[in-house]
Amino acid sequence: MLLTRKRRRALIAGVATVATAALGIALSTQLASAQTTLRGAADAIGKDVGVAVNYNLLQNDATYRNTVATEFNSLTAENSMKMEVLQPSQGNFNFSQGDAIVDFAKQNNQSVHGHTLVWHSQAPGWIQGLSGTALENAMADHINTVMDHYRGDVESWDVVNEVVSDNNGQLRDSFWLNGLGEGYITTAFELARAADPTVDLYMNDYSIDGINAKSDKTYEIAQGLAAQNLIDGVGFQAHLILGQVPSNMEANLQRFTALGLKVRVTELDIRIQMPADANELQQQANDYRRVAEICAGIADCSGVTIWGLRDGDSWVPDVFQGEGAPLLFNDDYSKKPAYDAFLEGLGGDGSDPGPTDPDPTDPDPTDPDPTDPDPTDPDPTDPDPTDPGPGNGCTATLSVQSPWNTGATYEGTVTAGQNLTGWTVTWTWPGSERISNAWSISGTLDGATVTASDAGYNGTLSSGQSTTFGFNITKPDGATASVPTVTCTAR
Ligand code: 9MR
Repeated sequence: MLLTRKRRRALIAGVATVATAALGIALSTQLASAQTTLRGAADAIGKDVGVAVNYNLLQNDATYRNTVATEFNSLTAENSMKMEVLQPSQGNFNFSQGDAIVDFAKQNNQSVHGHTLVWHSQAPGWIQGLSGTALENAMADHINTVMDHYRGDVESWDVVNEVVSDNNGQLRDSFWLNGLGEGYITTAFELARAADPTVDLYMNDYSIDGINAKSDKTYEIAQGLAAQNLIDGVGFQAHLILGQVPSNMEANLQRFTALGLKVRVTELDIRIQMPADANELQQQANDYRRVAEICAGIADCSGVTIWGLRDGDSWVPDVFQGEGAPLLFNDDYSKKPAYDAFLEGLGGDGSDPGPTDPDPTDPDPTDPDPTDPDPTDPDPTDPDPTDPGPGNGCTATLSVQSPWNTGATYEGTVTAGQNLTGWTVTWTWPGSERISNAWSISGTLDGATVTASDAGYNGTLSSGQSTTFGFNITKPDGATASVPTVTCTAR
């Protein structure tokens, strides 16, 4: 069943690639922009987009179930496949929670990423007292029994989790290391490979998203396992802090794929110091977009999993006091700016309000009474001599973020000169530059003259406030990326 699903998704991605090659970027933009769910966008590029699911919510909340089914093509059990749940006392396995998650995934044609077989945390007390042969036998029994039980249902496993220390670039001090010595990681992978040679085997860790001592050690371990064909991928948890997507994350993931391994963003969340304001939510959106783009741009990145559905479901506030709001959905299941940006990063169209918009008929959910004329609302067709706003109510600039020979990434900044509820920017390229894909704007993008408006969520600005948008261009003639003058008009 899973192979069929995998093949179907690969086929869809293959068709898109062939069509794009034959018909050029315009078609690829059209194909991508048709996708208005995370799942649709990820399917179109042959990737997993996953969510960590909470067993109780899946049992008890129909909207939770519906959103998980609609938006994601991959599931990870947030807690239900950990050792303390699966084998609370030695030899007594309880698969009921994990089975419910697998059944849900089957009903909804979703894959399951197994988390996790060997971990120092959430391990039952009985195993932490073992060492030597007794511990190795217990490891073997757990891996064999669990992988056998989920044969054909779980597509990939985190075989070991968080085995590298945070501060010294060495192996983590744990009952596994103390009881079995350094070879325990290889032993775990040998057992897992033998238990089911058809599933992908990962090592998974946090704070290895950029290049640092911890990811260097992870690289060394992965390289050794890869040389013995014992590992298929590395999971980068990516529990990130606002504004801190590592600048070398892409390069870091690529050094692992250069070993012949897959990479996967396994537990993404981006936490904010509470309360989160509109600018921070926009920064979070940019961060989510960036992570999606990194995975979308790496052929051997198998996907991105978000570590929970709604902000209120997240582990973050329990562990990091005063921080929160790290996920894509609000507690009422409405979508945050991060949702649209993440969707766009996967190649989808974030400008569509989508099925979980709390009120799609309301043009401006932030306006308590849209029928009441608002004196601060700018109306460019109504000449108002008392209007102090400069220019057309807003100004906009472009800057080149990263140029390369035949293209570049730009960031645009719109600054409101007065309170406004929407904005339109326009400029003309002086040469062969053309936009190939864009985020946080929509409109006529692909010609010599660009006319684009806000993407909805970033349209309402108070006087002095700024927001950003972005796009990539192609410039086949290899010329320097130019910076045209932009005209901005407020609505
Ligand atoms: O989100 C999980 C939370 O509900 C549990 O209480 C916690 C227990 O350690 O584990 C959380 O998930 C962790 C994951 O399994 C491994 N990487 C870090 C995650 C966040 O702590």
